[in-house]
Amino acid sequence: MTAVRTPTLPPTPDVAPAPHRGSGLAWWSGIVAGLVGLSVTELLAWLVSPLGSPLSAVGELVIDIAPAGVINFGKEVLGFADKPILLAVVGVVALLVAGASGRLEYARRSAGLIGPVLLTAFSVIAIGRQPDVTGTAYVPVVIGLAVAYLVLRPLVNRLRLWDSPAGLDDSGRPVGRRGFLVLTGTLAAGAVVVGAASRGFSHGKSMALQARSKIKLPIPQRTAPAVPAGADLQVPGITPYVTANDGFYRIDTALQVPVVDPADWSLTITGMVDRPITISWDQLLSLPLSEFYVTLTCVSNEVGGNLAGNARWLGYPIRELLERAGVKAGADMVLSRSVDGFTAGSPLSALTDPDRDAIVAIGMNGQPLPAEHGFPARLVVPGLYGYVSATKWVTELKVTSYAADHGYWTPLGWSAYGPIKLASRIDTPTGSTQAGPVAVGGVAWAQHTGVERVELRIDDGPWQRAKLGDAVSDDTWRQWSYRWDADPGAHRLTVRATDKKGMTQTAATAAPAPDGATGWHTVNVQVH
Ligand SMILES: Nc1nc2c(c(=O)[nH]1)N[C@H]1C(S)=C(S)[C@@H](COP(=O)(O)O)O[C@H]1N2
Ligand SMILES: [Mo]
Repeated sequence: MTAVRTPTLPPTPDVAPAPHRGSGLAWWSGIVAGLVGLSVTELLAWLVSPLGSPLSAVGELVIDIAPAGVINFGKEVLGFADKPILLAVVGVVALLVAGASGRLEYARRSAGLIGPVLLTAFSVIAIGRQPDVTGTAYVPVVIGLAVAYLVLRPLVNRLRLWDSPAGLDDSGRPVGRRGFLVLTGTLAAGAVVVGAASRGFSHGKSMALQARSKIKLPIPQRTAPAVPAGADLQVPGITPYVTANDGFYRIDTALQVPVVDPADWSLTITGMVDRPITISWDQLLSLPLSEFYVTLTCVSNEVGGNLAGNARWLGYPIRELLERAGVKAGADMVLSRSVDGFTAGSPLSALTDPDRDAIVAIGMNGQPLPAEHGFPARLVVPGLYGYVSATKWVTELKVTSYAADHGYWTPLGWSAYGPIKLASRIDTPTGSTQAGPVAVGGVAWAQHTGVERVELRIDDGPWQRAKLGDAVSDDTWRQWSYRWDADPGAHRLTVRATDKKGMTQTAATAAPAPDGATGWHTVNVQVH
């Protein structure tokens, strides 16, 4: 198989011959290729990473480096239109660079690469300056600008043919101006539609994430107690007492993480109340906030599983909001609702209990909530599984009753009530280890009751008391450790905890559904 090339067709020259009839159209080709590249970039930014839009990132860069006078001019003279105008300017400059690349490519083959390369470099710098950026944020611009050049090159090749004496295309037909304009016009129009639609979808997200990165959390009126030094038992491989935000487990029913702009967010208390109230983001931030360490746990956690995490949450007590609204008699449940449609039904008594720090949280370990963990606001209720309490992206608290309402998971086979069950887990060792002294360790939790004791059993031996780490409060888990003198051979380690009410974990195994797993966590260890 050989490519059909008519003998009359001269090879396309590297340098465009006089009379450069195509030079104006070379600019146009560059702009068309630029539009296609931009639209691919915006499409990928929408699909892959909202921080990956170079338009937004470069816009932010310009705002950051422009002199204050220019910024104020933008704000005062252009008013609310300053952002769109700024983005339009960035877009026009990018298209001018793209057009110039077309002209360069026409003058000398491959010279048009300079534009995409420059734009990519500049975009990568701008994208990289954004807080919380990850590697995927660079993917859209790199692919988009590669596509731009892949479109530019054949377009300009066509123009060259046109300038050549024969003026024929690959199939031997005359290269027509009309055909070229129809092709490029269609490409440009398609790119504008795809780009604008993608931007429409992703714009809100990138704005919200940028708003998040600018938030300065208020200083808590009441800070959480310092983590005692004894909370960390210094066992290699043990779960840290505080879970980092990016290592925190995640449970979402939504396919895409909702990204909510705090400017568009509010929380409404409605239902069986005397006075429905709505509070805005700014109002919430102006309230006296407090910080609490609370260990969240998912009802789906299997025995020994890791669907639990401990963080320092900054927020405002739900009971204060309920008090302001005035709860009517007969209510026994609060149905919290998220922007994504998820709902959780929590016992009213748990939310109004003055001794339980049930909060509307806006901060997680000193940062605004990550988008994945409910930005801008979520609920945190000590002692209840997440599915009946920890609503992320929360916008409504409906005071109601268990008789009248139910949360998202209840009709799907999960209990209407979800107090967290006492649990303990062996983190280390796993698999195999050396004979001699071995540091065994893990965590145990009994949120809102507190862990009193953890015991470890080697094979079928007696229960041995483990050392317990300190905790900030009974609302968090505790580390435990045990020094085991391990003999060579196969061994089985089993752990169990007892809570501060004197209840010991049952050996009876239960699956997570409908209201949480039970049973003792066991690991098999090979000692050499
Ligand atoms: N909007 C919304 N909130 C939600 C969920 C959800 O799917 N959607 N999952 C819940 C469940 S089942 C748990 S265990 C916790 C998990 O919180 P995390 O993802 O921050 O760890 O959030 C709860 N809040
Ligand atoms: Mo969960």
